[in-house]
Amino acid sequence: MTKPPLDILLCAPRGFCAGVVRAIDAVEKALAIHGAPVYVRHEIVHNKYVVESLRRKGAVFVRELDEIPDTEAPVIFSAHGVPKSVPEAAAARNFLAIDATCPLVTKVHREAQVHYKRGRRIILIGHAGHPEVVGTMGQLPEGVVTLVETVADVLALEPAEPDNLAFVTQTTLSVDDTQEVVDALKGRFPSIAGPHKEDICYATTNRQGAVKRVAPQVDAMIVVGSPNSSNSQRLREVAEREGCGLVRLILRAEDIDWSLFGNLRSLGVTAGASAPEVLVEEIIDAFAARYAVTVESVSTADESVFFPLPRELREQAAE
Ligand code: 2E7
Ligand code: F3S
Repeated sequence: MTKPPLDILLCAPRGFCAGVVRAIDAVEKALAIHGAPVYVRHEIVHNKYVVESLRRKGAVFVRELDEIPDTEAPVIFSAHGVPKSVPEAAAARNFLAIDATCPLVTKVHREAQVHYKRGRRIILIGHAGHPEVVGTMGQLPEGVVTLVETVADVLALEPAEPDNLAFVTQTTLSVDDTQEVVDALKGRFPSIAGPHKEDICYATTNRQGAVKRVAPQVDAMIVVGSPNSSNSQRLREVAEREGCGLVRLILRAEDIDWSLFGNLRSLGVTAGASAPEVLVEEIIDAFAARYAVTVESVSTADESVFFPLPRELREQAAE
C-alpha cells in the first residue's frame, strides 16, 4: 500500500540552547573527573530522557541537599539557578559545589541585586513555583521581590514606594504576554527601572519566532519537550495562538496519539531548549513509517552562542 504524503516543516532554531549544552556537559565532565556518584540538585534540565541517560552514567538526582549523605563527590546545581541559601548550605557541609546555572539566569540574579543595592524594590515577572523563579527570588531577602504573573497582578500591586521600583523577568516566558505585563508595569509606574525589553533569553525568543512562522502553515504541530519545561509549554501556546488546529507537547515518539495524527498533509515540528535532537529524529522516523514524508527546515534565526563550562570544573580539569 502506498503511504499518503506528508510535508514536515522543521523549525530552526529548535532544541538545545547553549545553557543546556553547558549544564549537561558539566555533569558529564564531573563524572569524567571525579567518577560516580555525582549529585545533582533538581533535574539538570527539564527532560526525563536527559536525566535518565545521566542517571545511567552515575548521576544521582535529589530534590534538596539534605538528601545527600556527607560526601566528597561533586554536587551540581541545575541550569535553572538556586536561591542563595543553597550554595550557603553546600558550603556549610563542605560539598564540592558546581554551579550549572545558565549564565543568562545569573545575569538576571545580578540585575536584581544591583537594583536592590540602589534601594529599589523588585517586581519579578514569572511563573509561581518554577525553580528559576524560586532561585531569582532567593537572591534577595524575603519581601524584597514581588512576583507578578499577569496584567491583573500588576493592576493589584500596592507598592509602598511606587517611584522606587525595578523589574526583572524569568528567561523562558512568552515574548508577547510579557510585553503586555511590562507595558502595564510602565503604565502604572512610569519611573520603573528594568532591562531594555525584558530578560527573556535569545533561545526562548528565537524558538518562539520559528514557531510563529511555521504554525500558520501546517495542519498540526508537535513540540518535543517535557510538561514541566516552561519554554516548551510556551512554544505549545505560541503554536495554538497562531491558529494551528492541533498542537501537542510530547516527550518522545511513543507518546504520539495516532488517532489524532492520522489524517494530515502537513506537520510542523519544534523542540524545547531541553529536548535532545535524537527525540526529534525519533518522531520524524515514526511519521516516516506511516507517511511518505518530505522534510524542510524553516529557519528564522542563526545561533552561535556558546558558554564555557562552570569555573569550578575548568579549575578541577586543570588540576
Ligand atoms: C534553565 C533555564 O530545562 P528547561 O525545560 O527549563 P524551563 O525553564 O524552560 O522549564 O529548558 C532549559 C532551561 C531553560 N531555562 C534551563 Cl533558566
Ligand atoms: Fe539559558 Fe535560555 Fe537556555 S536561559 S538555559 S539559554 S533557554
